[in-house]
Amino acid sequence: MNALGRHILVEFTGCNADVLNDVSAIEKSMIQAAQVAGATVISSNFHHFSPWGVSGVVVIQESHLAIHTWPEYRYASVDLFTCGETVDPWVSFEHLKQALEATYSAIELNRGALNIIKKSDYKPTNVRDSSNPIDTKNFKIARNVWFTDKDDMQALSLRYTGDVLFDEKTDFQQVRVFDTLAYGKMLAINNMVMCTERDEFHYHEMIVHPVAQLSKNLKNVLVIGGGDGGTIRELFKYSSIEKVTMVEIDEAVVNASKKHLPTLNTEFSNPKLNLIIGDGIEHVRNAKAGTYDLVIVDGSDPVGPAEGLFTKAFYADCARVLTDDGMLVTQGESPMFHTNTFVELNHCLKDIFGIQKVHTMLFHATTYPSGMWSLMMASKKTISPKTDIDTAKTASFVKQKNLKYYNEELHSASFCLPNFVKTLLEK
Ligand code: SPD
Repeated sequence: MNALGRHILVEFTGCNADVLNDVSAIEKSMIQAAQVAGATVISSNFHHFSPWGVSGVVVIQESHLAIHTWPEYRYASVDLFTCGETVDPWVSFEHLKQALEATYSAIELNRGALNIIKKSDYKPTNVRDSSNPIDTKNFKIARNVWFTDKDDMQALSLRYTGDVLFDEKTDFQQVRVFDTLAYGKMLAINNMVMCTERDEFHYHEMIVHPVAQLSKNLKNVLVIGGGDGGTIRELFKYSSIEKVTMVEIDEAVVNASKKHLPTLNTEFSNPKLNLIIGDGIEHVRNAKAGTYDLVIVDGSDPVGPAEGLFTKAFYADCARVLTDDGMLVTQGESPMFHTNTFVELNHCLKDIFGIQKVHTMLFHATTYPSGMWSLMMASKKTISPKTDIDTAKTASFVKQKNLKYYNEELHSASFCLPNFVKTLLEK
């Protein structure tokens, strides 16, 4: 070869779109493509951009392989650059063509043509020699793979190992569990973070305890969604509860938790739990009036099967199935990230329960986009949520149950809203 390197530029078209949108599959194929060609892989760095697309590079001792994917066009742009004679980039090309199930067009360029560049007498000072060899036996590839939860304008990214522990595409959604580096295992639905082992207690304590501490008669509870088990774990801390009916639409969420989320899945065999795999919207539509003391809507974001959990018809049914002093709490999205949904849901609840009977809470959700999340509480009777608790009793409950987020001070504070949020919610 009369050049320093060979550079193949490839247009992969007609690819398998699912593969193009799967960051760990792409990373794996790119690493394998390097290895089958005889390259020594040094590191990989891959990002997924929700909802679509992956970008990444595999750095090899002989240069690099890079990819950018557009699943919506079934297209990937790839460049394979190798230096020296030992690695044949066309072997990598062949591997990727099969992995992406692609047709292609490609050109090869010689880089650093030796008839136009000349070697200088530059001598590096830190050359490895036989007294300081590379430890190829214990060599580990440094992987840098990121999961991103985003809309068109904002994002939250978490780094994970690159391996997906659970991955099921169900009739409803894609359910996955990732092993993140900073937050433990993470459950994601359709590329949106549902919970992580490290910070799920913020959400699960706040969706249960403020409303439970305000409830006068907590016996019969309905949970819509909640398949990861975090909400029922908190609910069963109340000995007054006689029955919890949980209606989760997607069994895969329960299975993912049972397999991979040991700190969340603790109550699935509680005899007071009636777990129904089915449609929560239909369940409340068919339930008898005045059945439940508390309804908790622990759903996903309003895309896919959770969309119906953000409608007037659904909340009107929820109000109907509550007892006379019953209460409801629902996850209300983020005032910063999903402003419209946040406001619309609040106004919808006010239309059904009455303006004075809907109370908004904010809390820190460190792994949800924007980090600021809301819960909306509605009651059949008029209440003063900041003060209607027995502070000493709440404090003792918090201590006894060793809660990590909620406490008697935070109870009142979580109903205090920033001015911009008050303005958003004015009706
Ligand atoms: N963007 C995330 C909103 C998810 C709310 N539900 C989470 C389920 C945890 N049980």
